[in-house]
Amino acid sequence: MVKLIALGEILVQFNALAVGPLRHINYFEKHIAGSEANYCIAFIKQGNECGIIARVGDDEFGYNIIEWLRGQGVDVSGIKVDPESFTGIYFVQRSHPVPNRSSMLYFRKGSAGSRLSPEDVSENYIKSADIVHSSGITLAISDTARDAVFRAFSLAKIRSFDTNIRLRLWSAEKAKSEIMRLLNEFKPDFLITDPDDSKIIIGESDPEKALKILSNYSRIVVMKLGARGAMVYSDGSIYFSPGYQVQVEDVIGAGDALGGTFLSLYLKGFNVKKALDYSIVASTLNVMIRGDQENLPSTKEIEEFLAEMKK
Ligand code: KDG
Repeated sequence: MVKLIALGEILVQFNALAVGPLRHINYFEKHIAGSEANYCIAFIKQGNECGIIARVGDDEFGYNIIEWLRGQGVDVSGIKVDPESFTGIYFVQRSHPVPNRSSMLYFRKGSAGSRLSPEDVSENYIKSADIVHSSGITLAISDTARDAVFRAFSLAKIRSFDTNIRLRLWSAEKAKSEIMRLLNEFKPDFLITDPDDSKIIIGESDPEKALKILSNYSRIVVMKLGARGAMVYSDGSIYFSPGYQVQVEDVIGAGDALGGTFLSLYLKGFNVKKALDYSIVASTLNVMIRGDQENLPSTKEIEEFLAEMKK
């Protein structure tokens, strides 16, 4: 088995039970989310191992996160309970004002998760991992969280990074300078991004052109294209895998489903094409429900889906 260690903020998500503006929503459903935690579960679902380095508050939501992730098979020994702050939360507004799109309303500034710092990154723990993963969200939430990612990456054997730019957390200029600093310093083995993010970091949103430019910074680059599917650059070639048309409930977390599944299957020995075809299925299933993690499929379930599509 391959072990991934992720660094990031784990959040409690309150997902609107109805579509429309949050001011008119009366009922919400609680889920555990946060990009790196989503990656972890997608990774585990393909038969590999994952641990997460994070902080949660000394509160009910913090304990909810630890218990849920432990139940999903995540190694939670790297999660610190921080008595000085609270667990971050966010609300999801769905299909308003754009149908089939979701937006997030965060309550996380100063949260325990954002107090992640280099001292939380144990050298021995990182060295126990085959691969270390983080995202632009973790670079954005605080300077100490960003420094924790740089420390972990400096100790890692293999690195994976998802640009995941959230403009509610930082400006495009800051995102560009911090992400490019990380790409220049580490040239991560895996880079996961999308056209909006590549426009910000390299000024190019055309997927093929962006992939070629980004291949100067990473060996394998995955370009998420939403409902259209995804592309992957590897060894000088680009492969495209189309998406499936399904009924969309909430698109948040679909990119993490794709990235986490791809990494796990590739590291298990799948070639990039097969890993991408399978990970599209994970993101497809992910958008059909509320919550980022509950519908993440195992390899066997992905194969059941693909077999049905071939009929
Ligand atoms: O990728 C999904 C994440 O955006 C969501 O779970 C919340 O981690 C989150 C964030 O910071 O936006």
